[in-house]
Amino acid sequence: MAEALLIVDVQNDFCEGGALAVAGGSAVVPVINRMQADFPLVVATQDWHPAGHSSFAASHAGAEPFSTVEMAYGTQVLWPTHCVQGSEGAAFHPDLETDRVALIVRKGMDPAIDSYSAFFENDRETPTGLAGYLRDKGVTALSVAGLATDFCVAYSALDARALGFDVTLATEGCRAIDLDGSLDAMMGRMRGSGVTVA
Ligand code: VGL
Ligand code: ZN
Repeated sequence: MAEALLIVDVQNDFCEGGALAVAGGSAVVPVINRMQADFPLVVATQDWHPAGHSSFAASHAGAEPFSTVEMAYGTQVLWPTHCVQGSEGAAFHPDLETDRVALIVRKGMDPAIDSYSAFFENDRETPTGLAGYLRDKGVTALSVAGLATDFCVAYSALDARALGFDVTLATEGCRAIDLDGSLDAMMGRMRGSGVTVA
């Protein structure tokens, strides 16, 4: 088993009508459903925050969504309240095919640390365990798709490269938030790290 598909955060809150809707978010669903047949292993992440998470603007007095704050681990964007554990917004998009998803990694569960990447929390050192799982399964190459291109998808792709996986970004299966040029910036970082942009 050499190549796996990593589906990132295809959840209601990142799709149209959701709390942190990404433009065209639900358009990734049919693309990702079709892609799954091409991979012997499919894994997925789910953004899964406790209520009152430190990445929520509402948890910081007077803070506006999409402003930034300095956390112990660095600069953190403050988001609208989204993907609260067990909420409808945190559920996968209802049309996302999940029968072949072998592992679901839930992330952002520590109240004090956000987690964009499927591999490490935003302190850049606390692992999720996904790297070990993929290595145990003999995976050497990953295709990454989902939401959002410039946050959770990009950080997952960059970490996968840093961990030694071959990485392809399946752009058709991704949509971006694009906050202050973040899409261009993260596309540049992904290309620079050797991510193949398909
Ligand atoms: C994400 C912001 C906050 C993402 C998750 O999935 O890209 N973005 N939480
Ligand atoms: Zn989040």
